[in-house]
Amino acid sequence: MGDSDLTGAGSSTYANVFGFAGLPLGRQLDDDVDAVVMGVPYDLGTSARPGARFGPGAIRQASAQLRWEKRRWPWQFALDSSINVIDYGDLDYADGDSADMVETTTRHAARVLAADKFLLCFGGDHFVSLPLLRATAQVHGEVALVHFDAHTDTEQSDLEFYHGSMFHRGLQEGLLDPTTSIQLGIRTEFDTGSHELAVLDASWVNDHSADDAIARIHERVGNRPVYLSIDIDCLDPAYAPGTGTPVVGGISTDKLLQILRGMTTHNIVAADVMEVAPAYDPAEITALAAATIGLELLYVVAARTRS
Ligand SMILES: [Mn+2]
Repeated sequence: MGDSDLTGAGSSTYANVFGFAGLPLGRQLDDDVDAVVMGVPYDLGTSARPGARFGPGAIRQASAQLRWEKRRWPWQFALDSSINVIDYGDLDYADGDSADMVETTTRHAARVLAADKFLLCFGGDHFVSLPLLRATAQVHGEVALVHFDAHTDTEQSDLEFYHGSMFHRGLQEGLLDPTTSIQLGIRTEFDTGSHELAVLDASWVNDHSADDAIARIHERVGNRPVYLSIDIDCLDPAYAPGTGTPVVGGISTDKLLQILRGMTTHNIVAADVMEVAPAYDPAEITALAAATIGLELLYVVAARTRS
């Protein structure tokens, strides 16, 4: 590493400052940029344990563990040989001002998507998905939602900034196509009459193979543009204790990664990984899971670009 390089352009897992997985930091949406990673450090929509505002920072720190592998196992190509990715940094909003977060997130996400870049966002609590979906619908129209979570987040609530109702609101606002959307890993109560989204609950996902789940997603989504939303609490607390509303009986990190690796033929236009709350995360278990999921999502998008 050169004496003047402060971004740790080598593969150090601890020296200097660096973007997600060592990606360059910046907000220039040049033509050769294919994908953008962004953090939204917001947790005022949380119902239980707060702290997801520190998620993006913890995920970046944990992602240092993933820098040394030039070609992430089991992929057969190096990410940087296929796509160029930048880390946009975290969005900044006025303290305590949820409306400002919504406006800021919608504006920056729409800027990235309108420039025809894939957007990967790290939360923050799951409410942040609503402004992200608004931006996605502005650019791509109604999308299919593929959603991994312990909760459906379709509560019919009037709360304006709440992490348990944003997909209900997304349906109300016409951002999602319910007939092509699917939720996986669900293991809390929900009103089956409140929405038309398909649900594969956690027991189903645990009792079936990843290939079975992939087949169901293919059937449901078809060719529609996909918004992929991953609440880290889709994982069992054994794999992701550091989150606001953990629920036992979840899926494993391995199962989730296997399912995601089967999505290389889908037109995933944007994705998020939400609800990492580092204060409850011993040994960076959850942050490392989120970082790995995020990195593999970039491979999924790269694999589609290559084919
Ligand atoms: Mn959840």
